[in-house]
Formats: sequence, structure tokens, C-alpha cells
Amino acid sequence: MSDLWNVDAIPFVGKASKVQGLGFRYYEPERIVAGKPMKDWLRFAVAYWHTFDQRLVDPFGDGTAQRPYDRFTDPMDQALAKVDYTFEFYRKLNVKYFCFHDRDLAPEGDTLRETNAKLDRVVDRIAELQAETGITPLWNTSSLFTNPRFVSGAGTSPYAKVFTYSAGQLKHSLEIAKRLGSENYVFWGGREGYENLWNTDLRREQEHMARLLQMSVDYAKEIGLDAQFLIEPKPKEPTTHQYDFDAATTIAFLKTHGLDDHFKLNLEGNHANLAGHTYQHEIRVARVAGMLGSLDANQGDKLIGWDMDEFPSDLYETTAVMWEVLDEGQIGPHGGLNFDSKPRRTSFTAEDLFRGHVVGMDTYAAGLLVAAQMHEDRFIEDLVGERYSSFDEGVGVSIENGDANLSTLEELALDVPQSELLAATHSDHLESVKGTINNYIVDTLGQA
Ligand code: XLS
Ligand code: NI
Ligand code: NI
Repeated sequence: MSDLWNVDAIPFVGKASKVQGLGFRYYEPERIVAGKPMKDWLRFAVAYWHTFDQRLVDPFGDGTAQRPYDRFTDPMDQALAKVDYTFEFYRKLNVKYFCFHDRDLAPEGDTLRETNAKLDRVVDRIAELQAETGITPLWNTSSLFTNPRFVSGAGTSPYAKVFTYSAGQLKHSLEIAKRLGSENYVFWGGREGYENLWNTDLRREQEHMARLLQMSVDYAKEIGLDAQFLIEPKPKEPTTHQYDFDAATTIAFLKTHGLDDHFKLNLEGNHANLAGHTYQHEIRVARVAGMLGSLDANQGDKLIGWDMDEFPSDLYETTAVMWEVLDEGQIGPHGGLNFDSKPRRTSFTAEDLFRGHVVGMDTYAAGLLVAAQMHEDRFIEDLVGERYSSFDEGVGVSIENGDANLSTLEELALDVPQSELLAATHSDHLESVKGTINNYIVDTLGQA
């Protein structure tokens, strides 16, 4: 492959310098951590839309991005040329997966048939480069939110013609998943929700959404597509209220409509924050329900209230995420870390795309190292085990196994003095726990 990006392949440099640049300090793909190579724990993926298509616009400003393929002025020429740039990008970063929406790849035509024909030409080129490099989609998805036809939703649009179009578009997207061997297929319903309840039939919209998902399950079966289906929760933005609000809401929706056997969740850090949660909370909720599927790795900004999609650089958060992953044994059956992240508007050079990914990959690799040390020492396991140990004996056992009822418990409770109850509670020394986590971060990375 030619040298399209003007950046060399990113080497592992270790701690040669404090300055983070175009080299990995922590990410060593083959290094064994907690029994597996780092690359298998992390399974990084590049997001086509943010990395190659995003012009770094914000609500008040035009794009600032400078990209090497901007010199192609014809949209179709650019779309085809861009594929070569993308594979060289993956190769130089040593990332084995990518993720894309159908609309990221090629411009639309007037009809779905014309749009599909353009898309297929680009997919042909992707298939060639996949065969050459072994780099494959972690997942693909369908953009059922960008075009003005989706102004009031796709699966939840009040217009049957738009639902029909959405189903047709989705069908082709599933065929692409099959053709390119996507390991997962994502549904993110950015416009599946409502702006205002006064003009919304909430029950009907949710039933329509479930119908579209069921049709997708049926069609995947028909064509022998075995990609894991994932729903990506987000509480709002662009829609005021999105039905897949957070992990818990999405799990309830899937169970209500009998779809829970066919779907898992793709969880995103910034979406968790928009829902008023931490990333760790969303991952834990999914884990407890057996629904952890994959992760969109990014982070929010504490001061700005929208989806900033920053590259992850927060060690505390990546430590928490990787602790959950280690405790689970994997991200999900086919899960990975997709950088649903973009550089800031002020980091507009092509080189910044590499820099952002290097920081994201290193921050996750560092989080993995810290979490693995905590895991090896059983720091959290012991702390939690001890905290609930009164349920391992006596009355605790009878509560958990269902032998106890309100009457048996009342009898045990009636004459217990307050002092005895207070003696049963213990300080959790939470400040010290947080301090210990800080020490794990500093010490583990200091020795790494
Ligand atoms: C938007 C979502 C989107 C999905 C894929 O906020 O994160 O990028 O990941 O449609
Ligand atoms: Ni996402
Ligand atoms: Ni997002």
C-alpha cells in the first residue's frame, strides 16, 4: 500500500518520553495481561464516520478538518479513494476492526436502488482490502437519522412510507454485514423517540420499532447472518427523548417485546453521562442482565451538555471499564472498543486523527493494566464479598434462598434493640477505597 497519510506506522515506544505523541506507551498488542494478549481484551475499532467523514463542525461553526482525500472533488471518486486511506490508517495504527454506517461510505442517489448501487461499489473495494489485510468490521449499522426523510423517526416515524423505506434500507445493510463478515450489527435509534407527547402515539411508535427489529431478526435468519445484534442506548440528542434511554430502559424494551434473546447492548461512555450515569454503571447494569455486547469508547465533557465524543483520556474511567471487562472475562461474545470519538475542532490536521487514537488506545491499555492488578489482588472482590458476608450465613441465607417471609423476619426483628442494629452496620471507608484506587493507578503505571 502507498504512503497516503504522511505518518509512519505507530510504534511502541514505552516510557522513552513523557510527551505523548505518535507512539504507544502502554499498548503492546501481544503483551499477556490476565491470561490474554492485550489486543484480545481490547479489540479496538476505528469509527468510519468520526475519523474519515467528520468535518469537525459544531453548532456555530463550519468544519475545520483537513484531510488528504479532500483533493478528490467528485463525491463518488472521493468515496472510493477514501477506502484506501482508511485501510492504510487501520494498518498504521495496528487496529484490526472498523465500524461504519451505510451512509458513511457513499453518497445517496435519488432512489434506494440508485443509492444501493453506489454503496455497493464502495463495499466492493472494502471487500478487496479486507481480503488483502484481514481487517474486518467489528460492526456496521444503518443511518436512519441523517436524511430529512427521517425527520420524525424511521421505525417510529408516523409515516408508513418512511417506515417502508427504512426497512428496505436496513435490509441492504444487513446484506452488507453478511458479505463483509461483520461480527455485530448495531441499531442506534437517534430519531426513534419523540419531541413532544401531545402529538405522539407512544405505544404505537414503540410497537413499530419492535416490529422493525423483529423483521431484522427474521431476515438475518433467512440469509444466515450470525452477527450479534446490538442496541445502543442514548437518552436524547438529536431527539428530545429517545426510547432507548439507557441500559435499563433498553433491556426492559427488549424484554417487553420478546426480543431479548436476539440483542445485546453497545454502550457508549458519553451516552451514559447524558443519561445521568457513569460508564461503569451502564456496563454493570448490562452485565447483571447478561446483555453486555460491545463498547463505544469515548468520553464526555463535564462542562458541556451534549455528546462531545472525546477520545478517552480519563484513566480513572478506563480503569473502571476494564475492571468490569476483566470481571466479565470479555467485553461481550464478539465485543470490542470502537472509538466513537473525534478530535476537537481545534485539532484539525490529519495527524491529529492518529494522535487521538493513540491516546485512546493507550488510555484503555493503561486502564487494563491497572484493573488487572486490582483483579489479581482481589481488592474489589474481597471488599464487596466482605460487605455482603452477613448474607452468607444464618438469616441472610434464608432471605436469599426464599425460606424467610415477612412473619419469620418480623419475629427476629421485633425485640432487637437499636444499638444492636447499629452495631450490624459498618463504615465502608469509601474515601480510603477511592484513595486505594488512585494508588493502584499511580503504582501500576509507574511500574508498567
Ligand atoms: C451517536 C451514536 C452513533 C452510533 C452509531 O451518538 O453514538 O454514532 O454509535 O449510529
Ligand atoms: Ni456510538
Ligand atoms: Ni454517541
